[in-house]
Amino acid sequence: MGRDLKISAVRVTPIAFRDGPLLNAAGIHEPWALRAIVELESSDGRVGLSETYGDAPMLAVLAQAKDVVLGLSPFDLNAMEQRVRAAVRPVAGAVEFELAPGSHAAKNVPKLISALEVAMLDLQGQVVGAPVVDLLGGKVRDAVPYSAYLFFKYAEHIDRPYAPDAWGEGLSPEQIVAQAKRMIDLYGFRSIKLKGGVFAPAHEIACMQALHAALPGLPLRLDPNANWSLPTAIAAAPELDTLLEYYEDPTPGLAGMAELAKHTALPLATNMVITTLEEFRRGAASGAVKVLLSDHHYWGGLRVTQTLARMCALWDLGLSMHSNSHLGISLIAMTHIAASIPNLTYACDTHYPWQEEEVIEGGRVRFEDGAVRVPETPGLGVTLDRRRLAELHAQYLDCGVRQRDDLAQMKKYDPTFTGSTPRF
Ligand code: GKR
Ligand code: MG
Repeated sequence: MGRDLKISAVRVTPIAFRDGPLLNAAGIHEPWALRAIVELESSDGRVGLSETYGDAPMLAVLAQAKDVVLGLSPFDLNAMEQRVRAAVRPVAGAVEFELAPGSHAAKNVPKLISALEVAMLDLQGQVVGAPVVDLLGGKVRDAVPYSAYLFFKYAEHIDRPYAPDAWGEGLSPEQIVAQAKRMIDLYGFRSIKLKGGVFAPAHEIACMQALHAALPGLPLRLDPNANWSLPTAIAAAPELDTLLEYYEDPTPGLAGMAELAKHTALPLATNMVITTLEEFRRGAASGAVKVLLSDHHYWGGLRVTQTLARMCALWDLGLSMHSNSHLGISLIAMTHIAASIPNLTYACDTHYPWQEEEVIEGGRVRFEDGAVRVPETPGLGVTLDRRRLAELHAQYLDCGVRQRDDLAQMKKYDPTFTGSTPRF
């Protein structure tokens, strides 16, 4: 079944969607977030979808190598990988935006494999009449839990390109608690993550204490994105030890994390010091990190994420999931893979509550009790809303953003901001 089917066309559409003035270690989000929508059309007219990064370097890689799948069956995943590896030269050490591993050009090969693999799996599922999770061995849970991902934020962008979002300012402990309550009221999340590395650690710890007091019993996480020096991260540990379920990338580098591990009772989590299989080999052996945040977009797809999960089980590491600003095709792909992994030990991160726009038919994906139900329809279970795709592409053409630059955006607010880390 499906062996005669060939991939006959590949389309990549860059899109831009509204994104909030969210603060992080590098600066602040720009008013527009970029993604690329990948469509693989098969000879019988089906369309397989995926969503990936839309920054200029990723679009260049897609333009250079997307056509390697032409003429392949959607089932030829291994041939696709071989062709990508032959067509795309890895760029050693290239890191455009430190705190988002998806931007690292060094990961061009796994990023491209992931973008093509997800769309091919979507086609496979449509051909055999099964959801993608069944192609991954079947679901071990009916719905995938996500966490409420809080950000310090301003009420509106300095450029004022559109009306402010409904979340308001989020700077004080009281405002962060209000943000958490609103997000939980809307979506039902049962765990909370705060993006830190923005203000002095004492302020961020006060926010975690306020969350603990206002929402007792909910697991909490803090992620300063390596913006705390080792002494600062060690000094903060005693107060955080009783507050958090894990301590995510407080301080830079594997050696720093290994030293910090000696001074905290908390498991250290990362999406910064282990982001490739080579780093896994060194990182797991070091014993520093106890929780890995996976992300199929830059690890190389859904199947390699299953391999990663098995490696985590072997090395006794917990498993969670990292995210960047994304829309529903990514969220649904995350949901299929997370539903297939028995040792997903924590609720996954998602930026989705911060996004107001959508590119799939039916509009925004719904959360029930903080979780997304795994689709039961063939493939990923989503279809493109072509009118919205055209509108979001027009926004891309108009918005002027071509590569995420939180530092340049922050300099508009504070020209003295350098973005150098660790700042605290
Ligand atoms: O969107 O500002 C952001 C996040 O800081 C993102 O870039 C990080 O990669 O969410 C991510 C993380 O967990 O480190
Ligand atoms: Mg992180």
